[in-house]
Amino acid sequence: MVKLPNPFKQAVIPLNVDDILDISFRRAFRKSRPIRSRGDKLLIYKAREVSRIQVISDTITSRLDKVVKKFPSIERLDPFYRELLDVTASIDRMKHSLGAVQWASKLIKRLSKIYITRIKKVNDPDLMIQLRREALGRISSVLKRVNQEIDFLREMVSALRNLPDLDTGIITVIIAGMPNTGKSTLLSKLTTKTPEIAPYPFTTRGLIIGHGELRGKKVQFIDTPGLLDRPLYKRNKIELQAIVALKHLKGPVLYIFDPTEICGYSIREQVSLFEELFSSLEHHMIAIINKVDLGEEYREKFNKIISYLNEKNIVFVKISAKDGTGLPILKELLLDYLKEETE
Ligand SMILES: Nc1nc2c(ncn2[C@@H]2O[C@H](COP(=O)(O)OP(=O)(O)OP(=O)(O)O)[C@@H](O)[C@H]2O)c(=O)[nH]1
Ligand SMILES: [Mg+2]
Repeated sequence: MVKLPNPFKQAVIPLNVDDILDISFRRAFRKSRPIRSRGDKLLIYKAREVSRIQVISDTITSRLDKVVKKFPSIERLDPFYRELLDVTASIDRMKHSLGAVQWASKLIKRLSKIYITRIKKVNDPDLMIQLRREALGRISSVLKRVNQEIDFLREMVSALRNLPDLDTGIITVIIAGMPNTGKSTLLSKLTTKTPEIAPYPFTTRGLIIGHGELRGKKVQFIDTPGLLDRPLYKRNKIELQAIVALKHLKGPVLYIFDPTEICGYSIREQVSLFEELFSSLEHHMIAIINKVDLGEEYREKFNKIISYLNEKNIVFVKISAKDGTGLPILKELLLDYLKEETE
């Protein structure tokens, strides 16, 4: 079973209103069959005008219907993606826009039916043309009335389709920590394939997703540069919501400390971000003390972090993401976590 984790992948990006009109008018006026001399000319004129309305209405409404139908059911969305939808587009606004498109489609179908019936009843070719023009004018103006909604959908559906493919059903280990503490280095050590980078709402650098395995069980690792690497008070409401979406991912958070402060952030700053995340995320947190290969040189600083974590009774592992020291112990800790989760 190959299921695309991002439920918006199959959503359809609508064309803009001008292009929809352009395509459908072209299609309707492309092949007007020559009027043969034999047969009832009136019937042929009639058929031609009816078909023009029909083709335009069908072309427009099938496109609009596809946009609505291919958008995943908002009610049944996985909570993670539902939250991301809300951060990206606002669920209410999205529902409103999809509703408007559906409304336009219905009205266009109704108008075309009404005008086709009227054309069928008249016997004057000029009147047929006049009715057809009127029909197409009204159909166009209905479509133009949802112009804004269609533009909104165009922008949002493309953004949603680009969201990261995260399998919300498997364990996801989130790697957090201030810039340059070693998040990417650690991710590369815990994963097999080259990580994927996907845009994530309101981050400049996207989400980095790596795939790994722990004793035969699939695990995703995500690195969140620009998201979990600076104090929360510096963020706006929407960025905070993007962080909140992470709570729907099942798995622990690894918080990386760089006691050497080579990363450019003091131990105090690193501790303060850790405490903030600790109190705002609901995840199980594992503290990682990175760069132990430099432990001798920075012994005092390492001790400072160790006593802090001991005092707070926080589980920690000392590693070197660079040379691999401590990684087996870290994996054991993750396995313990997995075991607890499945028991
Ligand atoms: N000595 C030593 N250096 C390390 C270790 N882990 C990472 N580094 C170095 O620290 C620097 C930053 O590492 P990254 O893995 O890029 O850090 P990051 O947290 O992903 O940084 P951002 O993506 O900017 O947030 C790099 O020069 C790494 O080589 C380690 O265990 N020991
Ligand atoms: Mg990085």
